[in-house]
Amino acid sequence: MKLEHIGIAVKDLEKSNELFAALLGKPHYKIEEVVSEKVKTSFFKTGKPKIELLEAGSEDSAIAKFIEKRGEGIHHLAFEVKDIKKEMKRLEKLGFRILNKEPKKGADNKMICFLHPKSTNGVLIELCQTIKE
Ligand code: CMX
Repeated sequence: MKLEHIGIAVKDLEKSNELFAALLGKPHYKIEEVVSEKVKTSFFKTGKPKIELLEAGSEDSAIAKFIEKRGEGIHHLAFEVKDIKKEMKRLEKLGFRILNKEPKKGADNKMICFLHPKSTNGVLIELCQTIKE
């Protein structure tokens, strides 16, 4: 597994885009809304891995809940895998809590799934596999 991106939960994507552009010395390269996940995201290239900013798309979104409970900050680590279904089966057998039965469509052309932070030392883990065109 390779670290693909670090997700950061933010309250205001527009303001955070400006802040991270100033920090990194370059603007985000894409903004994408993932309606099914109730999030609006933006991505920054930082070599490898990338930075993903995530703003809640609605009040009941996982990002809104996270910020309410814990404030803005690092939300998840995403690892790129070659075969997401195989990895999900492997990790489930090892006792990790996989949050979705099937991979789902995430931002930035990926199929994704999440592991519950309670089974991974308090860190939300995303597995992602690039969708081949
Ligand atoms: N990192 C670490 N801990 C987290 C967390 C996170 N990102 N999100 C929630 N938690 C913790 C909470 O603090 C809480 O801990 P305590 O019980 O000790 O207080 C516990 O997990 C349960 O949290 P909750 O607020 O009750 O939330 P839920 O159980 O309803 O949901 C989770 C938690 C992780 C299952 C849910 O947020 C989820 O499914 N996340 C994955 C989906 C997601 O984040 N989508 C957005 C990204 C989309 C993309 O990248 O494309």
